[in-house]
Amino acid sequence: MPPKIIQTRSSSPWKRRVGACIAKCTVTAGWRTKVCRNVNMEKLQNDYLFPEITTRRFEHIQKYPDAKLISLGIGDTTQPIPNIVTSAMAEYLLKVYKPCFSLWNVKIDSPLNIQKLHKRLNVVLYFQRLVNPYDGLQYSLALSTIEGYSGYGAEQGQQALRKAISETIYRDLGIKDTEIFVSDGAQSDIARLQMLLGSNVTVALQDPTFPAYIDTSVIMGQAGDFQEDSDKYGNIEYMKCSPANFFFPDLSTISRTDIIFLCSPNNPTGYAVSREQLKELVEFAKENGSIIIYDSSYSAYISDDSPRSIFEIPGAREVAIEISSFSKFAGFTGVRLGWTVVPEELLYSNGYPVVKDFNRIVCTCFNGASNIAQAGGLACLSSEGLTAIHGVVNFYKENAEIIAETFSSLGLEVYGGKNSPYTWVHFPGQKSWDVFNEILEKTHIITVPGRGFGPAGEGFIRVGAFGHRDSILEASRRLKNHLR
Ligand code: PGU
Repeated sequence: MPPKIIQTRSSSPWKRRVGACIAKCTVTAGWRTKVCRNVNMEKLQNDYLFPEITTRRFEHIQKYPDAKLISLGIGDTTQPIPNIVTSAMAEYLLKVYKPCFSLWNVKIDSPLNIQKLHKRLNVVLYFQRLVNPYDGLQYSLALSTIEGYSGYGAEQGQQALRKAISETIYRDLGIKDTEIFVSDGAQSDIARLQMLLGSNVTVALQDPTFPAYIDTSVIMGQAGDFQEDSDKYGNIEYMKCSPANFFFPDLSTISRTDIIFLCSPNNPTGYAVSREQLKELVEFAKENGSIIIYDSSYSAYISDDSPRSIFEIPGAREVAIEISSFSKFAGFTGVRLGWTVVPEELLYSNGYPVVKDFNRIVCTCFNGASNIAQAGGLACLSSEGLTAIHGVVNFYKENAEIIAETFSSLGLEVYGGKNSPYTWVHFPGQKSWDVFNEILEKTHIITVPGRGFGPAGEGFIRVGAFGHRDSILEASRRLKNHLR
């Protein structure tokens, strides 16, 4: 018999929704273990924002099965990955087949053809081994053959990819390949960094903020209890970012913390910090002996003079860690690849290098990114790859322009969207979940309510630009027709 779920009522409107899976107020009747629930998990107020949006999306589809839903919600890329990159990944897998394609005039367009190819190949390999047992080197990367199979790689990532990241993304910035840790994405690195920092650090973050920073802080035990009156967790410094301060915190009002999370171009406001602002932040961190965790996952969207990396700022090597991702830059949301830079000069108060501890965490808690994904990452950073990828990024930026123009034409104040795939739209005096619901009901378009990113997101919605062009144009038409 399925376990019986008992829902209890809660004061928050987000939690009150019937049918939503709210961990905190869900108790299941049945046999129980004697294990106590992690108190930090208990502190979390809501489900993670994005699955909550997905739940709403499914509910909407059930309610309006014939509606043509458009998603401008979660920042998930939709454009195909450029061929030069997918070929590199395919080549990694099929390196052994490649010479045979033309030789045998076989196309890999059906499982049957692949099977045929495999059989012929085994024959070739058999005879080749008879002739010269050591001449199989060219096939060494063939994962589908015993000869070519390879297992775990370096936990920190393939040397060639670390070198390519240091030479292309951090060209002239003096980042050594040994300071770069290739990962399965920025989100996992946020969690690994939190594990590195432990529960005793104090944390500051932007408000609004990408929710993974705050939720992982709560999960690690860095946050105090949730305060219903302020809508904030205790022990966390919320650095308000609004149009009034051009989305950069007023550092003169911010208390010292051990860690400062900063994301630029920002998710969700779409704002990229200026060089002056970033200099100010680095100085602030230096004065306070803090560590900045700088998320540059959207840096490829910068088209003005804003810094693409915190390491463009003198002195940042002593106070900053940078996390980044291939997700939004190369369409790798499903492939999974990212990296983190921990400079050698970054030291704990006892003089121990942070990079050594991060290496320890990576080796202990992660066994390296997929070698196929890394082959794709390497292709992204070739000159041909970079050209192709920038084409895709520019496509999303054109989408963002269409979205920004749409909301402006409705008389709304629009932010972001220039150096970012996200547009941050203000609906003064309204609750963002109400705006989210109204837009969904009237236009069948999914956005993200600003409140999900923190109290300062109230009254805003985030609109993503990762759709296909016809969806973006259709969304623009619907919004102009129904929100006037
Ligand atoms: N950092 C920032 C600032 C992000 O916005 C995202 C994804 C990530 C890291 C994660 O990057 P990966 O390399 O793909 O792990 N933001 C998306 C997806 C949200 C989510 O948490 O699922 C967004 O819509 O905000």
